[in-house]
Amino acid sequence: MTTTERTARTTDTGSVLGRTHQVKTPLNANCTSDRRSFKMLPALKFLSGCFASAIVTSLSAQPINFTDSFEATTLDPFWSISASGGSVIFPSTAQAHTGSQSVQFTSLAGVNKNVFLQHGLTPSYGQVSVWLYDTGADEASANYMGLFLGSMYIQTFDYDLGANNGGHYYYQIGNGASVASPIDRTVGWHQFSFDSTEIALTLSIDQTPVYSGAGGTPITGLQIGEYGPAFRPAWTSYFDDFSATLTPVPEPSTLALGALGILGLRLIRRRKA
Ligand SMILES: [Ca+2]
Repeated sequence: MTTTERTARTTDTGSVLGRTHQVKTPLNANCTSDRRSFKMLPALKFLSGCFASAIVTSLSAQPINFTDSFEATTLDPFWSISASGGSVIFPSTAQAHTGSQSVQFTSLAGVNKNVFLQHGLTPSYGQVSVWLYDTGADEASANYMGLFLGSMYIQTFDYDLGANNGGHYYYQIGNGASVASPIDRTVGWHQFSFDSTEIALTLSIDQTPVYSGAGGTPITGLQIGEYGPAFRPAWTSYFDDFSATLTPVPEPSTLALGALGILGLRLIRRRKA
């Protein structure tokens, strides 16, 4: 990927994927009626109750369990469209992995192209997968197509000039290098999958693991689509059967508050004993 191409992509999408929807924890919920607590160790007991409530609320704040077979008449509101130099067409019946519909991405010639569906989220662990109909295999000039999770991705290059030259599917984790997977590109449906936890990370293509390593790389955004620089041609790709099962990573500040709450409860019990 050239610098120009990276810029074309990050200009339009970096800010979106960098965005997080922070839900303020209702620290005051259930914390206003316990007047008795002020008789003994007032502040400590009051706060410990609030913090215990806060950590439970935060840990279960925004789990995502979402699938989309793109069979509806309108696009699911889970998605937002981010498109310049092209458009998202839905529904599309030109290709389908299951059912009779998919979502289609079509870019224009002569302009930078960034055509995506996306969903912002707080850093999370879990599983994400999607099927791509790779229209660019064995083509000398096309567009990038892929599944982008903010902190990592699996994608095609915008050309396929054979093995070790855009002919395989590529992935990147964190700020690491773009790595060629052993999976050869072919025209047709291919599944890109991520399984990211605190302790392990696995990337798979067509159910074949292409990377297994240490965890600790939260998913920070959900994005599918195609992009490319102005000199690449107008292009069309299709995605189907998206799935995401995610749990937000507890924020360090929340963990600290929770620890304070537990400490407070222990102090209260010790004093009561
Ligand atoms: Ca479908």
